[in-house]
Amino acid sequence: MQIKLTDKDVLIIVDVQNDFLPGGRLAVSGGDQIIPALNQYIGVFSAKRLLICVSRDWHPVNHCSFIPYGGRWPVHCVAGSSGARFPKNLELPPDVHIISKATLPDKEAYSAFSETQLYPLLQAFHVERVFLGGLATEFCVLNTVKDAIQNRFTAFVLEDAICAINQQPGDGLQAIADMKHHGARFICFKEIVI
Ligand code: VGL
Ligand code: ZN
Repeated sequence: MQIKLTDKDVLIIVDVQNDFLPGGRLAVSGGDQIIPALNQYIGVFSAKRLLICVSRDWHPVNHCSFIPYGGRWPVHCVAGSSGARFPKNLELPPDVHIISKATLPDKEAYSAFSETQLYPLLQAFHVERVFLGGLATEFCVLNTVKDAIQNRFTAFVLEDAICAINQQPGDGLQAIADMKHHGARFICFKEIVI
């Protein structure tokens, strides 16, 4: 399949933050290996002056998803911390739109659409198709893709730019099947034509 980009397309990079990369507090094994592919997508979307959004997990220190507060995760992506920053080798353009999520202590939010400005932003730019990559496949990517489809966007998942935690073997593959079942299409960088 060849996919020609148009001005109704957006690139959404989900939660590529230091804490989710090797050495981080909730490291996704191999998570750093998607960065070169993401930089390629950023390159073509930038060259065509298309919208680029990046979401970030942006938790308060007492977030309910943290183990000390009864949640399932180690403390990670605390707002303003170095772990919450984007890695230096992710080549975000200066005009990238940053979407902070899961910012309230008592609410978990895996989807970048959850109580953020993402949907109105995409509406304002007349977006019809979303191209999504990032971390982690079976949590924030999965939930963002499902919400995108529910919000009537056509969703393309960047197969070469996602990575799973796989706490249980097969979690990532199951999430991919789930996204396909919901109508997401999976593409690789070589299928993009400018
Ligand atoms: C995520 C676990 C906890 C994610 C966020 O971005 O996929 N996973 N918080
Ligand atoms: Zn989180």
